[in-house]
Amino acid sequence: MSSLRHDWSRSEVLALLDLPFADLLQRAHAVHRAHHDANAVQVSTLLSIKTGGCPEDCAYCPQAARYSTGVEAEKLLPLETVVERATQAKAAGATRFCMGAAWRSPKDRDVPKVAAMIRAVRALGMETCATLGMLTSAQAEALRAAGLDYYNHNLDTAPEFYADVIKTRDFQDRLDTLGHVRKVGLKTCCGGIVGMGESREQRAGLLQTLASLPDHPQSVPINRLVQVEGTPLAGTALLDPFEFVRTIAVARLIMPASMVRLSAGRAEMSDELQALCFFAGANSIFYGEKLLTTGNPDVHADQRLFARLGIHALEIDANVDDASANTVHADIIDHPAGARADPIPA
Ligand code: SAM
Ligand code: DTB
Ligand code: SF4
Repeated sequence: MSSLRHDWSRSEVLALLDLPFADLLQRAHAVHRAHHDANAVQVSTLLSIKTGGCPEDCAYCPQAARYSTGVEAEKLLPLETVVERATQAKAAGATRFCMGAAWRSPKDRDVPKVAAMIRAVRALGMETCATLGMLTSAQAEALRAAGLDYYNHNLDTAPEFYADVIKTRDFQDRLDTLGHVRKVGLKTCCGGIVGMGESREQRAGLLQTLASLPDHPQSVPINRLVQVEGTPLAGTALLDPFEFVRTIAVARLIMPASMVRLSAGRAEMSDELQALCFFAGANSIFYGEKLLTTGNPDVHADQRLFARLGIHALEIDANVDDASANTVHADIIDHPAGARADPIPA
């Protein structure tokens, strides 16, 4: 859509992050309302289909084999287990099911197995997302042909901070995979992690890079570092919660049509902080007791929070094709504010 900008400069993005808090929130919320139903939140459930033992050295990650975090390496889950977990997630109210694997990149022999999972989850009537590491074009195409809707591949941090956090691949590798994924027509879920000791300017760098991609990612997960004992980033100074809200607000301002996900880190956030994030423009969450290996708020807590805030869950709508449509077509089930507690979208 022509009104979406892809030419934000670093200094413009930094100037937004620097705004007085009330001015920033007011602007972000106005943009949020112009593009989305401000009381609707999309819910995705995550499942780790292949846990631990990863050869990469991402300094934040409990699944890297080289760090002693207590996460044991497991084999790829059987198809039946994945279907069972997706069925439960759907019954609890999730509309998207995201399958994550602790791989640098999938082996070709893994792809048909993951494709079978994607077909089965799709057959349940859920949107599908996968995050499997770096992909070739052929692998991306095989996943798309199986019915994959989204591929998650995060840029994670600013280009100039990347090597401080990850040394086993580089920033360009991430951009290359995102290119392969876009080329075959998959929607992208791409964001990053804040609270890793980066500067505000580096947060601006991450956001600016995301908004400069050829298409704004349809989903933009903003993760707050979950500090896991044994990883190099455990013990990092905690990010000011208002700085986290600012990051969400600027993501909303510069990628107005995208779904901005309040992602990892919610288990350590107060309800009030999450409410501020929703006001600032977050309109998607991970829902279910676990992320991949770490905790997430329990579903009843999220149901209560939604009810207290008058938030309803966004239903899948076949007409919602991508964020570039720049319009909300989604069928929002209308519930009186505060009336619902169970299950989330019902
Ligand atoms: N191995 C694949 C990859 O790295 O792309 C997919 C799985 S990986 C766990 C997916 C994403 O989880 C990472 O890109 C990172 O953004 C996020 N993540 C991992 N550990 C995290 C942590 N401790 N806190 C916040 N986000 C984390
Ligand atoms: C994303 O941006 N965050 C999710 C999902 N995409 C795959 C993963 C968060 C992982 C948090 C650490 C863990 O549970 O292992
Ligand atoms: Fe492996 Fe992904 Fe964790 Fe990095 S973030 S160590 S690639 S599972």
